[in-house]
Amino acid sequence: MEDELLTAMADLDEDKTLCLVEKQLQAGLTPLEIVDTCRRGVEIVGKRYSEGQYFLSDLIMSEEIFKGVMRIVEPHIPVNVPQNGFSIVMGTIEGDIHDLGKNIVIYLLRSRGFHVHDLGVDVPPEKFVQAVNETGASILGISVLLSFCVGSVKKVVDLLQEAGLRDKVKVVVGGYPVNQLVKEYTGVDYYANDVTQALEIYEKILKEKCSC
Ligand code: B12
Repeated sequence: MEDELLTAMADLDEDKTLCLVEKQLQAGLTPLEIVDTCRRGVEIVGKRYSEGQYFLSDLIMSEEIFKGVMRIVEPHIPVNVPQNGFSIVMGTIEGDIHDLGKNIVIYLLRSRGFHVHDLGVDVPPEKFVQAVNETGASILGISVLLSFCVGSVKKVVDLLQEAGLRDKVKVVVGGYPVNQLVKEYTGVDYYANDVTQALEIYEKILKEKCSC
């Protein structure tokens, strides 16, 4: 059934995707598992787009279907959980308006008790630094889906250093193009390509900070 969902998402078959999501929830799969299958489905959409099989309208369609998936799974994610006292700043980097992945990560972080300040999309590096300063957040999450925007992530880290805030905040970068090379180039502390890795990193930072 997982493969069926992957294929339906990749083929942009909205009715089938949403029906399979309902079925998977009934069968006991977690929202996290379902969201990740859909994420892998839209990865195929992206691949087909870059190969010229799909068009921009298909990317937009994949966004619509993903939003439909989230509307079904969100009520199955607990929200009224006690706060863990940790404050996070999150946003999508300047030049980039992709926010589906960021919003999913934020939703799940809130469901685990983190307090998240969402700066939205197309956020200039200076604004990230200002937000860390003003909120006293101990973790900064930056989403980047467009490779040519990676340089601006490095600028955030450089500006944090200049402002004397680098040691006070862990920086996590997430998105489709991030990898070890991006981590090294930008100087961030962690990177994640999916929500499971993302949550593991935040929980790890939480544990480290709590044991100090
Ligand atoms: C949907 C989509 C769009 C939608 C975005 C809708 C929205 N509101 O987000 C629209 C149609 C607007 C769009 C526009 C464009 N897109 Co687009 N898009 C996609 C697509 C198909 C899916 C992205 C997505 O939502 N995935 C689903 C989510 C759940 O996954 P995710 O974003 O990866 O997020 C997960 C992880 O990465 C991680 N994560 C994400 N953020 C964060 C942050 C932190 C802190 C952490 C820890 C983790 C984390 O956790 C998330 C949950 O699992 C991708 C293909 C792909 N492979 O990603 C192309 C893709 C990203 N787009 C691409 C392009 C080229 C464009 C356009 C330039 C197209 C154009 N000609 O106009 C524009 C750019 C607009 C702009 N200035 O930003 C390219 C980028 C190539 C590159 N490497 O630079 C891709 C890769 C497609 C491709 N293969 O060519 N796009």
